[in-house]
Amino acid sequence: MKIERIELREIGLPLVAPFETSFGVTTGRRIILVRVFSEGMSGWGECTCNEGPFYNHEGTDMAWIVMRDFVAPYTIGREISGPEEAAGLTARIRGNRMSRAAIETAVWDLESRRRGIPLWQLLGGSLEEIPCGVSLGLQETDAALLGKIETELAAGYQRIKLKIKPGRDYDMVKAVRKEYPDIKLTVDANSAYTLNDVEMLRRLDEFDLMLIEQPLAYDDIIDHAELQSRIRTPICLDESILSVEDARKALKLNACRIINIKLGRVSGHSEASRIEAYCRERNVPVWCGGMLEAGIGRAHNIAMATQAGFVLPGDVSASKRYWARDIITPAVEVTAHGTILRPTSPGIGFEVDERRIDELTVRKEVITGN
Ligand code: OSB
Ligand code: MG
Repeated sequence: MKIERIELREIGLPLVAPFETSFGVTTGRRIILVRVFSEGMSGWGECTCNEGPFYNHEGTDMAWIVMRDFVAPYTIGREISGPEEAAGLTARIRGNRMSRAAIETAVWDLESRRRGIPLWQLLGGSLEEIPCGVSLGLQETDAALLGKIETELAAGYQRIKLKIKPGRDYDMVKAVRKEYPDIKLTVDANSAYTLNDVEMLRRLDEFDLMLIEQPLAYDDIIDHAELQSRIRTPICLDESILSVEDARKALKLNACRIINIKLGRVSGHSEASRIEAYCRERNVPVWCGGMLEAGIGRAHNIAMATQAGFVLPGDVSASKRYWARDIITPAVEVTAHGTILRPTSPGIGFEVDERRIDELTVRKEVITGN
């Protein structure tokens, strides 16, 4: 297989509600979509970076340049025997894994369409339905948060994740636990704390959380190991894990007991599957994280999360929680018992709504060989 041409476009898509984390508020997304072409067929990918360099160093405008000037030219015209070799073509690019993953995942979609099978099957997925939770952004008041939780539980979601930050942590979680003593509950700090906060973090042990996600620095595993030795709640790493090597080192140090796998953060399907397998062989639970994806990224997440190691409810939820209208049809829906059914059609398994995408496109560029 040889990729002949790559189309990049940026779409603008307002969120149905602002999403606030310890690193900022997002009201709408600027998303780069990728389409790769080979022998009359095509595959789609979505870059999962945020707008600015706050979750990690990547951001929409920087990703555009990296994809246009490096990832696409390194991919086009190179003979590969399959999608497993796509990541290798761009491996000399340091960092910028979401920019690399956008194109790598598009090659996986293309190959599964070429073979006429769903992507989850090509990836070796086995789960027929994937368990879903929701990630709730920071709210103005505890009352507003409790209202959101009630809505999501009524919709069937299996687990509630709360964003926390200094000043919106212990008391807020206590209020939620008081109202909902038995639900599966997790918290995500997005690196808002340091080891100076061990006392408060240890007090969260009272609430029987399934996990605490990325409490300390985005690039740390040493302090996380110390924190894990001092709290009972399992630490789950998100930002700190970029590769199976990172997973190996974090687990060796006991810096975490659970890993959140995000397709973009780890450079695509090949590396995500390696982390899943590494963790599954060691009985370390993993789950699928989210980056407020539009439909194409969401569909790739669903395919990834059918792999057997994804045992905990993930952050992949229904399209309508994010978008008035998604860019795929049908939109992603969640069953009454909080699962997403794996799709049956080839590739990502959802139809890409090209007319809708055209309407939303703010810039487009086609990269060819010479
Ligand atoms: O840390 O998991 C995170 C969104 C943007 C950046 C980082 C994170 C998140 C989420 C939202 O928690 C997950 C989702 O609903 O897509
Ligand atoms: Mg997180």
